[in-house]
Amino acid sequence: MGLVAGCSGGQTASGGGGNVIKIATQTPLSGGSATLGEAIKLGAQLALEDQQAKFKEMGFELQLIPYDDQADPKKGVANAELIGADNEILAVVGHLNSGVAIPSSVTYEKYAIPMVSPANTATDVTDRELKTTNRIVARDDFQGPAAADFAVNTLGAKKIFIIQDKTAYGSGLAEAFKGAAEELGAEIVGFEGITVGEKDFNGVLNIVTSKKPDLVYFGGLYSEGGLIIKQGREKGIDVPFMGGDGLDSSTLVEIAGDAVKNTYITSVAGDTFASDAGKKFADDYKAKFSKNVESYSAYGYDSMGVVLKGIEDAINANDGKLPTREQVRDAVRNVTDFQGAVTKVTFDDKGDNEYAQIFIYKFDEVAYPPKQESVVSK
Ligand code: ABU
Repeated sequence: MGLVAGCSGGQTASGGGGNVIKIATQTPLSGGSATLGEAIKLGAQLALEDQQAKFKEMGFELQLIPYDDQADPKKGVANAELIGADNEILAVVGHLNSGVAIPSSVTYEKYAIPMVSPANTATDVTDRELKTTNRIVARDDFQGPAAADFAVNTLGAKKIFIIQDKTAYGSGLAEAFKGAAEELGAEIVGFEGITVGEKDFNGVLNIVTSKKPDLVYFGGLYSEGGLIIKQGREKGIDVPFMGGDGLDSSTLVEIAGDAVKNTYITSVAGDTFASDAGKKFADDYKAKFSKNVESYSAYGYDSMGVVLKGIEDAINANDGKLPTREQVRDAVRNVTDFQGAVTKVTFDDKGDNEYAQIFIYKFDEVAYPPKQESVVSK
């Protein structure tokens, strides 16, 4: 492992080699999670292209190498091995799915390749304290309790039914929500698992109906969440649905349609349009890709920004020469008060962002983005 990691170090920028710096993205570009996976990749691409001229002046050619992890842990690890074997790749922006990031990051650690995640919220992502693993978003042991506080204290939920998708993300978030909701005095009247890729949720929704909850919470992503909301409303379940950042996508609205009304989500992604920098990012993104931003578009942009700041710092500390992966890894972790389009980033010792926040939204209309209700800071 050290052999591969060390190969990239010490070459001069103009030395007839070693002037290419590749950054990989790893996200789902196909399958049910592709809306958010593509959004991360496009945001990262925009940040890299914004800085290509600056790095050219420093003597380096920046290249983006996108990988499709298909939201599949095995594919993520296989891609991570390919990334590790390419000595010109110095960092990774990814993943979307915590269940893919957790095993893939073990491989990045082996090759000393820093990963900056724009979206992974499961606690295990950073609790393993890998030197290469970082995220710019909040953790699920912050998101779950924030959701529970809102459900119980703002919406007045007393009987809550929880559905979760049995992934590292969905089950972890649902457990964090459940524990906090119980502490606040709510009764959990059901806790059921579904399977990613399922399309017919009538079975679990019949159990929901029989338990008469006053709120249904879902831990999982928008593909299944959209269908659960739609099929739940068709069954006459008219209480609020609630979920986490995995539902924060325009595709939730496309799938659920009119049924999305009266759905609340917490997200680790803030409103892209809340700042001038965010608005400019959204305009540039639309102009370049002819697409509206998704929740994680700007987080892909800011994660790439953190990576490039770390690489720039490592180059400067290395007398303008191409840094090693280890130097980049340490420089990325040491990035301090980085101001991106929508985030401010300083990593703690585990790679969590000290400035991460939780945002609470309501879908009042069949439209995306939803209306922001409140922001929770640590
Ligand atoms: N945090 C939402 C994306 C899903 C995940 O972390 O697995």
